[in-house]
Amino acid sequence: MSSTDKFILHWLDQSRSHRILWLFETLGLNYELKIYKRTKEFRAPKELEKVHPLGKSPVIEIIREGKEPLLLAETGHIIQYVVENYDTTNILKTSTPEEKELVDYYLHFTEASLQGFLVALLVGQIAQTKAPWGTGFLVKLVTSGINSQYFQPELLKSLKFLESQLAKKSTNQYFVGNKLTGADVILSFPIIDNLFSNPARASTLSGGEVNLVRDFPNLHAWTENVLKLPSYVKTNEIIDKKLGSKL
Ligand SMILES: N[C@@H](CCC(=O)N[C@@H](CS)C(=O)NCC(=O)O)C(=O)O
Repeated sequence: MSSTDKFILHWLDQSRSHRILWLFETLGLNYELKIYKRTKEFRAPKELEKVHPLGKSPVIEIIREGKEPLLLAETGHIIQYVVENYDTTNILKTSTPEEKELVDYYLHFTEASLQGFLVALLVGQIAQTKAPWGTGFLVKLVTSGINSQYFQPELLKSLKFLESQLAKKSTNQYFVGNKLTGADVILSFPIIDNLFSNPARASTLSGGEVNLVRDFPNLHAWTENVLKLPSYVKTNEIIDKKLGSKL
């Protein structure tokens, strides 16, 4: 790690990569942003496969003097590596081993548990709109059955769990300790981008009975706090300016 290292972020619209842009902004890193637009099928464009074989975003490259560039994928892994190696002034680093362990837990929980239920529900929604002529009713019946049996209760269980984690803290502004950490960064995509930014969709995804603001007041307070953070505001402004539209 050196202060001359440079970063390239391969950023895909409406994706998990937005939080890596927020990470870079928060840490004040020297980065180049490469923007990719989704196809009409809402997939990543093929060019991303030239960067990493899985063709997903986020992917980052770290350009280091005298060494091969380092290619990193997986949001949790990227956050962990970048904070460990480049957060030299402890902006996101925790102050105790217990807090560090909790951040690591959230880095895994978010992608390994929570995001899977959300992706399944979002894909189910898309499936209903893409059903071949005459099969819409059947597709809706099948996806709704699977959702209500499995994905919706699991999503709600995860949200209740996160709500209770915040409720038992002295501050509901951050998930770990009393400051911003990688836990807040990774959770921003499922909680803010997928859910709180679109309450109507969130209600449909969770089976129609959920009112996020009413049922999850601590997650709501946390969301409001993140939305006001200067680094988060700046991150959205950067993209608005580049794309000429809101995400
Ligand atoms: N677990 C990975 C997931 C990466 C991922 O699935 N990214 C999505 C965007 S949210 C993607 O690139 N989708 C485009 C596609 O699969 O075509 C991570 O956390 O980085």
